[in-house]
Amino acid sequence: MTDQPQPQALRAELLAVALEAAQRAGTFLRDGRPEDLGVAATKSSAVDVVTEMDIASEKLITDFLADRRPGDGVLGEEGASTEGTTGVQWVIDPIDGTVNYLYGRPDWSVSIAARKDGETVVGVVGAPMRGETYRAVLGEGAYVNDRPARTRTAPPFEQALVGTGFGYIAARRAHQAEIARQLIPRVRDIRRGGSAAIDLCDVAVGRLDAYYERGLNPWDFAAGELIAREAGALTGGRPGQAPSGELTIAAPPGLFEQLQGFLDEQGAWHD
Ligand code: LIP
Repeated sequence: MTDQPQPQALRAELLAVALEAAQRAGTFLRDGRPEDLGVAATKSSAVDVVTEMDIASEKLITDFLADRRPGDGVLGEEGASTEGTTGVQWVIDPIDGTVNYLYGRPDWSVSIAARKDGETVVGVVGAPMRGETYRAVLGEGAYVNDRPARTRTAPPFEQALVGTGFGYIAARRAHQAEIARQLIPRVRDIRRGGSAAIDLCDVAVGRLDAYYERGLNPWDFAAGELIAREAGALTGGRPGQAPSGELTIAAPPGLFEQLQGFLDEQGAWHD
């Protein structure tokens, strides 16, 4: 008789924990943002910033997880990194869209994913300024608050509204801008929201037809990619590749293949 919880029971527990953690962090970030919020540190460049709230949010989340799920591993954007012993790893972006949060712009999120034996099984993205929480359990669909989330039906390529983002290193941004320059006249328009997690959830709920970006970290896309996939999107990178820092793409079938082919041809997967 195994004392291991059945997969469905475990996933339900992981979802409940992720929802509570995201809700607590989101409320803290929304209600506790200092008027004089500044930059506490920088990372890959002078514009790759960390605020005191990024650090505090990650601590709030990791303390909560340690209490509710002792023994799980954790990987967080601001340095949390523990192996764990349960086969469950939490992948956390305590503020996705940090620059938006720093500037008091609304599109930032708390992104929390749970991986079991390396596979993402639960994803939660909290967007407090939108009053929305996006969630998915592997194989059980995606939701925004309590409503099912579904992608838009794929439009013709030239009518697609495509989200993307740009990195923090100037040379990479220059190449990314060139890819965008080639794309813009071929589609309806592009949008640059500033939070990959929200962009992926916007694909899931039909507020974007597609999204792509090069240079994401695992915590940027782990939860949002599952939510988009469970809402009916295809996700990937270069042809035959999974989403990764090399390239992450999400779009409904029909549009996904066209966008993937365009991006591969244009070299969107390299600097
Ligand atoms: C951000 C991503 C966004 C990307 C930004 C940045 P952060 O994550 O969500 O899509 O374009 O450059 O990487 O740094 O706010 O957690």
